[in-house]
Amino acid sequence: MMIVIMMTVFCGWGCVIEVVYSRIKIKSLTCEKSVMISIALAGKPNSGKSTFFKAATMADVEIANYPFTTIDANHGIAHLRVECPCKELQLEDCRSCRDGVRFLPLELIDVAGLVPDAHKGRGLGNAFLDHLSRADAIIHVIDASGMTDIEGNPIGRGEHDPLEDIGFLEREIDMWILGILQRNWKRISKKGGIERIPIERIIAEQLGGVGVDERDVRTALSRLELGEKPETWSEDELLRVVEEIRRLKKPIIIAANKVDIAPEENIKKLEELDRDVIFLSSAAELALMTAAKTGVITYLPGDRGFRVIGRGLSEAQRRALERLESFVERNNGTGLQECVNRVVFDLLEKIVVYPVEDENRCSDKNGRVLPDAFIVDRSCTTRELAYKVHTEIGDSFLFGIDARTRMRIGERHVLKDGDVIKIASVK
Ligand SMILES: Nc1nc2c(ncn2[C@@H]2O[C@H](COP(=O)(O)OP(=O)(O)OP(=O)(O)O)[C@@H](O)[C@H]2O)c(=O)[nH]1
Ligand SMILES: [Mg+2]
Repeated sequence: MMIVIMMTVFCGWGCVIEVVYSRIKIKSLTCEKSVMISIALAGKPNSGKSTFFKAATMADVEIANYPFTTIDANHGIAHLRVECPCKELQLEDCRSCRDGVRFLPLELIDVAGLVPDAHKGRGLGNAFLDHLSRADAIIHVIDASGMTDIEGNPIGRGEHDPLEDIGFLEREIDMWILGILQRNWKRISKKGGIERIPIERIIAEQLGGVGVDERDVRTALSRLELGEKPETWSEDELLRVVEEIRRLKKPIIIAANKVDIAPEENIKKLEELDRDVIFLSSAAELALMTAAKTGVITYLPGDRGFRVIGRGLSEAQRRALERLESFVERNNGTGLQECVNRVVFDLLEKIVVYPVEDENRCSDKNGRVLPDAFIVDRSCTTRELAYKVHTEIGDSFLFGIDARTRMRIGERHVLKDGDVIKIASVK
């Protein structure tokens, strides 16, 4: 991966950013009717979480080069970027996308910075981790430049090893979940034993607020060998239960931010990690989004380049745009949209499918081409899609039709990414 090492880049990009921000610019061009996926940004202070959030949502939030700028979590709408099937299917008049690119809404949460031992009350503590309860996945934003210490204090470039920032977040999340599980644990588990309540139910009830159900607990427990009597489980054993649940319910991707100023050796170290790491520059994405918003360039999130359309730019603005262009070219984009897409497709294993009422025109009954896009699990069947469209359609399901092949598909047929499906049901 090519990295540009330019200390001045960010200052330069600042010229492009001088505008007043307003809320959510990218209009949601399609509706996603199932429950919206929720993604949280977490990590140590000053790593660039709010910059990521601002670039992805264009919401007006505070960004500053010191720890704990964010105290109350920010909630906003980011988007998944997908290719609309209209181009491939040569459908004219698709109004659900922009030039074949479609953006589907996702919830994004920007959580306050976390430091090691937050569960013991360090930094802001970890009470605010409650904001992670509804998150389906976590983007762990780390500072690849090494210009902030473990607590987010500014230091010289490359003075901090970003690998040190990685492990602690998982531990803090585990300790947070463990704290919830342990509340009245002895009493509850003992009573459960006497009343013969399955342990899965007891744990799921304790952790209901974290979004855990009995099936999740069963899966987690099946991966462990624990004693028969839960009331005798040690803290260590409970922690192992929690770790499994966290892996299942709060999958984490690492976003190595600030690559625009990261030393090559940091990038190398992170590339060699046996983990999914996405390299990005939230500041570059924010600068591009801002320039696009003010009509200086044409750019959509996830584009690998941009076109300058603004007139009368100052010398400083032109230079800033040139530096951005060179960065985006070498880095193959800013990396931010790729990060969001990887969370949805790789971490959460989702696909996007397009239900239609008319399989010939790939439209609804009013002729609207590809009116809806649903983000569903990779295992989603035709019947399950029917239920997502409407309970009544699920109940009265007859068969599906794959609009590409015009073949009938049965209720148990597993859908694939990009499928355009008509559901036939009893009228
Ligand atoms: N060069 C560069 N600077 C960045 C990037 N992302 C963020 N920054 C800078 O890093 C500093 C911290 O950014 P914030 O977004 O406020 O960080 P945060 O993680 O939200 O911080 P807390 O709210 O304190 O936890 C600011 O000075 C940003 O301008 C990036 O990709 N590149
Ligand atoms: Mg912040």
